[in-house]
Amino acid sequence: MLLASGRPRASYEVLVDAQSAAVVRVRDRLKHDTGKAALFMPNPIVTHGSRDVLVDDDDADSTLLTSLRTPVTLQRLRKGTICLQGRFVHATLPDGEVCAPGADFAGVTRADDQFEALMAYVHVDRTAAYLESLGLITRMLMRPLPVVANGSEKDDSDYDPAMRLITLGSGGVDDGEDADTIVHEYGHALQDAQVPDFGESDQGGAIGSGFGDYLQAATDAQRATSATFNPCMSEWDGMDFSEPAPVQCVRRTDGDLTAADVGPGTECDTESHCAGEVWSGALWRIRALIGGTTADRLVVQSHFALTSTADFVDGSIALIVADRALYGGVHEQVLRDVLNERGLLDHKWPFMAVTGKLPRKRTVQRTRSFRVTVEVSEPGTVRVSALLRRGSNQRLRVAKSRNVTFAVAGKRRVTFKVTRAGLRRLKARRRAVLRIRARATCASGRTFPVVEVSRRLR
Ligand SMILES: [Ca+2]
Ligand SMILES: [Ca+2]
Ligand SMILES: [Ca+2]
Ligand SMILES: [Ca+2]
Ligand SMILES: [Zn+2]
Repeated sequence: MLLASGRPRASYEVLVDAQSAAVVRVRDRLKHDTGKAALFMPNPIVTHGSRDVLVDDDDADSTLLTSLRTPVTLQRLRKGTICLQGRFVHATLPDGEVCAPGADFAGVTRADDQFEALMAYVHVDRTAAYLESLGLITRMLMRPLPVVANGSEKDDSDYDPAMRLITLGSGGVDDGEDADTIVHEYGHALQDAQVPDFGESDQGGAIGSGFGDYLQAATDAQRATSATFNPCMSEWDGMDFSEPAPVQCVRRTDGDLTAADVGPGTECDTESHCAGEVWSGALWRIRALIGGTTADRLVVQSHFALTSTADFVDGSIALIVADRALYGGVHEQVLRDVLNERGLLDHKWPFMAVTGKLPRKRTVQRTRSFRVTVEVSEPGTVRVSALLRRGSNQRLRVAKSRNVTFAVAGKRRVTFKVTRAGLRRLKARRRAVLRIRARATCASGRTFPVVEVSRRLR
């Protein structure tokens, strides 16, 4: 099946399983330009196989570091460009575009600031292309993500949800010399595109960071298997040259921390990256048990069911719900075992989920109705409303709210008919988020956390 798309500009070839209607593969057949570079894949320590004799030397070139680059093709560059502007990412330096005749950057080495911009381009692009091959990315990032390499002198990088921009620091080893650091930040960007304002709770912050750590490890694992380096994040960017230890990791994904080990009063206290090791540890274990691409798709898909205030229990439930939606629940026992073991899911916890595809921002003006699925683990009544959120406090209804009664636990479809006023509001969709929100009163008297599914429309 061939699908043309205006935004992002692409011509998709979608291979669909005729029996299950599952998407097997998505490829973009639109012609893009390519370029050349030689980069760290993912960083010089992994390619070298150890940290022996490697030094930062204040960003100087060395014969060894230059030889640890791998030739790569810059894919999906915008047609006709000689700069780092592509379908998924737009990489720059603080003083502007990074360009070369014929987009041939093969001679650029690590001492040149352009190197980090090239790294940002290639590693974001490859991760995005991988997620696209799983049928996921087209629902998330509709425009190239801006990344500023060496954008600060801090030994730290960040994703700014207000600007939707990644900034890579140049302190210590340049952060942009390590794909693990770049892909971790890309994880924040993806999740922010899936769940607007994600991470309002401490545990939500930990899920966000844990996902970024998982994504960088999974990206490395798709390239090569290494029990030493894949679960070890940013061994090059995080290298402490005063320590003799063989390889140091900024964080690991193969630990067995539980929810009780993190949070206020523990060693991590409220630091989300530290607490994130609980989440990444669980995801990494799940990946080992159910398989790489199966888990990667499951994990990313699960975010669509989260709300901005989600905590560990919500995140765990979202994984189970995504498994039911994608794989008919075949991994549910594995998921429950791992999540229970780490204190992330109380198996007696009542749960409610809302899943469904909300209209895209391009089609929202023509939308007359849309559907979601509500699922609860106990009988009760669920009130479902469709709201448009603008700014921080404006909530406008776009369809009549519905009460759905569950006599037994299970799933129900809810169809919303957009009202006249709702359509007007959707048309004026600037800076708005469409949210379907469900609130339940269950027969046993216990309360469910409010759940939502949302899409940013601006
Ligand atoms: Ca450098
Ligand atoms: Ca530096
Ligand atoms: Ca650094
Ligand atoms: Ca690593
Ligand atoms: Zn982070």
